[in-house]
Amino acid sequence: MSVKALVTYRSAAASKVTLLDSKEEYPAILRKKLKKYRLYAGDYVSGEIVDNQFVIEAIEPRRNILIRPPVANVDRVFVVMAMQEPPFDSYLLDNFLAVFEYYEIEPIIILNKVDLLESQEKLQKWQNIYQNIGYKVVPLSIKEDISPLKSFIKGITTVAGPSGAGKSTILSRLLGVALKTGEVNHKLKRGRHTTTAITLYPFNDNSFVADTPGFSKVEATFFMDKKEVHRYFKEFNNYSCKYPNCTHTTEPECGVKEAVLEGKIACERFKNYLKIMHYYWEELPC
Ligand SMILES: Nc1nc2c(ncn2[C@@H]2O[C@H](COP(=O)(O)OP(=O)(O)OP(=O)(O)O)[C@@H](O)[C@H]2O)c(=O)[nH]1
Ligand SMILES: [Mg+2]
Ligand SMILES: [Zn+2]
Repeated sequence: MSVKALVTYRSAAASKVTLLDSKEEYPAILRKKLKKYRLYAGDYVSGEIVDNQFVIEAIEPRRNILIRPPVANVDRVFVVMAMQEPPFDSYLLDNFLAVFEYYEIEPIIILNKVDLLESQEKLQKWQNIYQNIGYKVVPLSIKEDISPLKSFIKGITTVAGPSGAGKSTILSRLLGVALKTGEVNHKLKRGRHTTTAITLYPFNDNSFVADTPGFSKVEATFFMDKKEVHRYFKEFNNYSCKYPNCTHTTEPECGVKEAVLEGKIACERFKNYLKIMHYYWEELPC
């Protein structure tokens, strides 16, 4: 009889699945005819249990695949950015957001390590910018109760953000499991990569959470055509331009540029967008 399961562990050497009904975990292998397919953590599969091993017979079509890290069918992502250590990097954040918009994954922005801030001004500034666009923004610190974050876990939830931002620390607390965490390497002022193989941990009834390694460089144009990037800066879509496919760079009568000049679109966001586009605009007000 065919059983439905989710791939909840994936490394170069081995895979495991968790049965969707009983939540039992089994080591998994692909049936011979599927050997040419790549299996991802997050793949929904069906198969049968033979000799205490789950033999995968079919992989369901994927809603999406994040390639870095490789996780399929992601519903939500916690984008964890430290306000300090490593330094807050809005360019990295905006690239992450564009990529998740592209994949139709809902991002929750976590502004972490607020305890390290001497004043709240910087936090207020960035919190306002992203909240005004319509993103959920959660200021956070290890010194506070972080359990309210649990309500944001939905379906397959992963984390993203630079190394050392606190992803594993947050998930360890939420899940009650000890995930590998690392001290930020102060000499380099960036974190070390301490997370490797991908495990999806069951959370409540039907959610699974994955810790993933951080990285400090993501370019939206690696995932999508340069001409498309503007679509995934979602607040830009509230303004109309003379040309319907305006990229808000060289074109005349650009509603987005006007909105930037009027302060309706955050200048920092547009600045990051132009950096992605490799375009210089001399009127940029910030
Ligand atoms: N001051 C302060 N330190 C924190 C906070 N959250 C995490 N840390 C520390 O930051 C360091 C890095 O945390 P990790 O959870 O390993 O970071 P990560 O994002 O998982 O890093 P990678 O796995 O390398 O991508 C650890 O020493 C944590 O104790 C916080 O809110 N405040
Ligand atoms: Mg980690
Ligand atoms: Zn435009």
